[in-house]
Amino acid sequence: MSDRRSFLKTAALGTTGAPILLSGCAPGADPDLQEGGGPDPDPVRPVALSTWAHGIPANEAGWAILTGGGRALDAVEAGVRIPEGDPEITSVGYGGFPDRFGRVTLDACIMDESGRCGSVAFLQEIKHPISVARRVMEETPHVMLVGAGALDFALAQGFQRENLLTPESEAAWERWKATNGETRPIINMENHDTIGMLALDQAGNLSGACTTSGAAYKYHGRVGDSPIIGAGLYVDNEVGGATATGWGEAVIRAVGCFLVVELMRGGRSPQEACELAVERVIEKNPDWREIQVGFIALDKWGRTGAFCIQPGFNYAVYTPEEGNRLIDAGSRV
Ligand code: SD4
Repeated sequence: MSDRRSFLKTAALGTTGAPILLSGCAPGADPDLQEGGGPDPDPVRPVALSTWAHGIPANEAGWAILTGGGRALDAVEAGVRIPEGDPEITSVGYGGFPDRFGRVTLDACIMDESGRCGSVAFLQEIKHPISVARRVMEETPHVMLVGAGALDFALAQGFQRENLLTPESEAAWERWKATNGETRPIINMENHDTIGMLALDQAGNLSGACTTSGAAYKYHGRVGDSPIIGAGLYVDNEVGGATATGWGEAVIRAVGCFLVVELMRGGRSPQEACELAVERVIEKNPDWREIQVGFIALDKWGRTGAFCIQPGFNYAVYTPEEGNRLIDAGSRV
């Protein structure tokens, strides 16, 4: 609590150089409504925010934990496990589209309110990489395990080895080989993709999780932004969190989610921060008209934002006032 208060009493410098007075504003409450201070609401108003339509069931699972007084960390892990385990979602976990050799390789990371983080990349045959990432965070001195080492660790932790390639995903891969084998990997622009989830709990703490099977038909061994702390996910409990979806290479070049959080630290709203980060991605990626990148952000006060390059990205927001809603993100194009 003392850390939180010390931040709230800080006059931050905005990107214009103007001081932005954040004093007296309680986490989970709208800072505009809390100008001048007042007692912290107790408990804080929880919020869950997730990428794409599969964010709706993810938020649902996380909400049960948040409204029961649970940790944001538990909420985001439980939330993203839903699409990870759903064989009909072909961009995450079980049923995810494979790489060009027909292997399903998974990337995931998680970050808690104290800045601890865990990550796995190029992990095969484990249905819930997010839970392995959490074990990396909690049970090892490391942040990131990859490939065979990550699999060994998961098995030692009691995770089961499973075939993640469903007949449907295998058939789609066979069709891709027959028709488009030489084209670049596919990022879905229209409907669903990586699940990234952010949550604010009743204690005023933030956490985030991000998990994916990555770009369909990618090179074997390719790792995207999703397990890279700062690229696919970043959380700073004093400021806010962000997570990304889309063409991971473009997000990595801009260190996208760290950028969103730093823009919020400088006084930008979550919406402004997502829009500016998309501009940065565009600056750093000359092929930006051919790719999709989207960000979602949640700040310490429960304010949300989202923005993307191409139309078609949506996200799910769960608040006590408005329930669980799917919203079309604004886009640059
Ligand atoms: C990636 N950003 O691997 C992730 C996943 C994604 O289609 O959004 N994939 O680049």
